[in-house]
Amino acid sequence: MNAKIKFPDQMEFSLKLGISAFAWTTEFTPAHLGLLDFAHSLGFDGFEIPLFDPSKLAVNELRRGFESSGIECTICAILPSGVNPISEDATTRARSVEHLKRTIETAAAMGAHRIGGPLYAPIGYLPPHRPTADEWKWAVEAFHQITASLDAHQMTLAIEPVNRSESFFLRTVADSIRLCEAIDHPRIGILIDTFHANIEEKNVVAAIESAGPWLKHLHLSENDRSLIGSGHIDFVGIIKTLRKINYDGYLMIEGFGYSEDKDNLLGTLWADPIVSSDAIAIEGMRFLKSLL
Ligand code: LER
Ligand code: MN
Repeated sequence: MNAKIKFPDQMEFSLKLGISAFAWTTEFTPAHLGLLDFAHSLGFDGFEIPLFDPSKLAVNELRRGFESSGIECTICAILPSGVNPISEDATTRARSVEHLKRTIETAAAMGAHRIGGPLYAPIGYLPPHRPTADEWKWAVEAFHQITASLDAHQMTLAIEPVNRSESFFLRTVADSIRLCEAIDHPRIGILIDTFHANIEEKNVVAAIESAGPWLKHLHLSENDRSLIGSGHIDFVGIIKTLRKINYDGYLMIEGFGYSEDKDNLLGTLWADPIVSSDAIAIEGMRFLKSLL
């Protein structure tokens, strides 16, 4: 729907609206391709799919599905176990850089131009120390080593800080800005997820404003990961702030709906049983339209 929003005193600014596959599944396969037409018919411009192990994605079939639906593919990349750019082990770090390059190539083969996710370490990697100077240096080195690949594939990479139960390494927007400044590459910026920011930031709206031009992608997620607009995240304030910083990327709904589908592990575990997967998209779009 590519929402064009006119503010009385300002020029138009445009945002793209997207929905993440996480509402339905953590493992997007050709069996889920029907969701693309469903999302498109609701007015979404983009559909985000999870990417863990590039060799397990049915790239050709999925790409054809995206092409025929007309909806844009974006990628949420999460590092599988055994991959860790900030590992103490140099062999693991080297393998992790190769993994990141394969992730970029696979995203490009899907026709995507945006990858977001906590690509500095696997979710749940929680060693009993604060981030060290070595880990910081290894993260910067890993991202430096993939910039040529990002350029070659015209890919934007948005690094996602996540809350303390998922990572010890990058939790806040302020630290993410520091990391992006150290990497210093125009294709690398920040993905802010309002669910994580609500846990780690003193003020979510101020944190978004502080990201300014580093902000490359946004996960709109309610404080309990369910229907956006049903909890206490200040989405009105967020939209106003996005306008202020001239953000022109995606408003990507990342919610987890309940289903009995065995591939929807997180939805089954976390979601409120009365919130269906489809409702995350249908009610999410209704809420976005009311906001915009
Ligand atoms: C995980 O908590 C998350 O927010 C996803 O975007 C994947 O990192
Ligand atoms: Mn997220």
